[in-house]
Amino acid sequence: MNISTSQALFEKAQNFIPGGVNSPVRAFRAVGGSPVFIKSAKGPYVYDEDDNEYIELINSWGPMILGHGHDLIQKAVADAIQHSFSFGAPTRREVEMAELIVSMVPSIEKVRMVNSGTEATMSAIRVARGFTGRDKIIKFEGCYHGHGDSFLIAAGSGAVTFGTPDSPGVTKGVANDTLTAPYNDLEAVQRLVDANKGAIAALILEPVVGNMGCVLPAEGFLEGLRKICDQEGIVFIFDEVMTGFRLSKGGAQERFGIKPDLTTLGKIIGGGMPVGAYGGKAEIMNWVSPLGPVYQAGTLSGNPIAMAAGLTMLHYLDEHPEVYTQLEASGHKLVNGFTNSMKKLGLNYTMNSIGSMYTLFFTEQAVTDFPSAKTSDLPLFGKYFHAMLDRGIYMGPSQFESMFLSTALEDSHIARIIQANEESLKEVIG
Ligand code: KE4
Repeated sequence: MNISTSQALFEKAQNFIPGGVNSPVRAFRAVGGSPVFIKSAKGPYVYDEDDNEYIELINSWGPMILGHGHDLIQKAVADAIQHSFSFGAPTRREVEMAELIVSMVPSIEKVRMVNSGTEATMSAIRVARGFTGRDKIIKFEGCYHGHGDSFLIAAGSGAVTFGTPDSPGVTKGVANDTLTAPYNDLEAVQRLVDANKGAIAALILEPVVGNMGCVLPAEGFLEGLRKICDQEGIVFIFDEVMTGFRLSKGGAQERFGIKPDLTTLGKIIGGGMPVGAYGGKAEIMNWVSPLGPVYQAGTLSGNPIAMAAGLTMLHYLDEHPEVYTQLEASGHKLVNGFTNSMKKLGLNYTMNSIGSMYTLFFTEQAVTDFPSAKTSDLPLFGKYFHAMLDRGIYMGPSQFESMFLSTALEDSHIARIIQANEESLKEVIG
């Protein structure tokens, strides 16, 4: 496949941008080779600068759940830009957005808009600390909550992709206030709580993990955490930046029937524009400035263009429950196809999936936490990634990421992905 224009652009980009990219995972460092530069996208397809067409499994790392360039969202943005771009003042759409989120997400009574998932998670733990008067937080190894200092401890996603789960620049003071436990290990959490009585402000997790690859909560894990947080007065935070509005209209919390105290949102909520949000119990959110003393602000928070895109996206998901039926069916078809191909090839790699999220791990171990995810054969994954790319399938360039299906995928696209997967597995296992 000719990617010479992308290669030239990457060469040039590295003169001006660290690593040539504006977010590390995009640089293909985990899989080798030169990243393709995307020029445009429509529906299930992305097109690179050399006009190669790919079927898309990243979907901008989750936001494009309806596929690329959805007509309704494009029209909403086109209409909105007629009235300028940003005011730094309250607008009607922000009220509509907040009301819609409160109606769609079971645990959210009040919500604040920000500009990224990182801002959402940073702000959520700050308000939890303010509300409880406590300093420490618990996170889980392999979970990624954005690049806020408190979270770059045993972090997943790009951090583990490059083997830097603990980043330089995070001070010892900050690191001391972040306690970590293995995912799916309730006893480890209980031990941390017992050793830090009355000192833990919040426990934050991905209710379904995407950032060590797709990993599901074990039976009783989420319920057990809810119980510990209730007993200890710890603010229970679901980071649903990835799962929100994807695993169901009400996210993982609706699908699993668990109510956190705070929820962080991003990705889908902006319809592809830069939007994040955090919200939850009014008694906690009322601590946020200007109503309460916990400060948080943002020049472009609630930006009218981003709200136009996000509102259109969320209204569509709210009014078309068939989206989730379709995504479940697409996920089942893809997983069954991959599983059948592995049987045919005598392979037994681990396939974790839920709804429209999945990861094929190049390990035969069950993947239930960070250590088991890391038993994957990374060089083999890199070969597989390129074999898929050469066959026109654009997936995440890291073993430690979830893939995302969109409603733009028809059966013919899924069949092509299954075929490419079988051919690629055959090619890389020799
Ligand atoms: P952003 O700051 O990237 O908008 O969101 C951070 C974040 C927070 N919480 C969860 C559960 C997330 O998945 C993310 C961001 N996800 C990654 C993909 N694994 C973003 C892709 C990237 O870093 O380029």
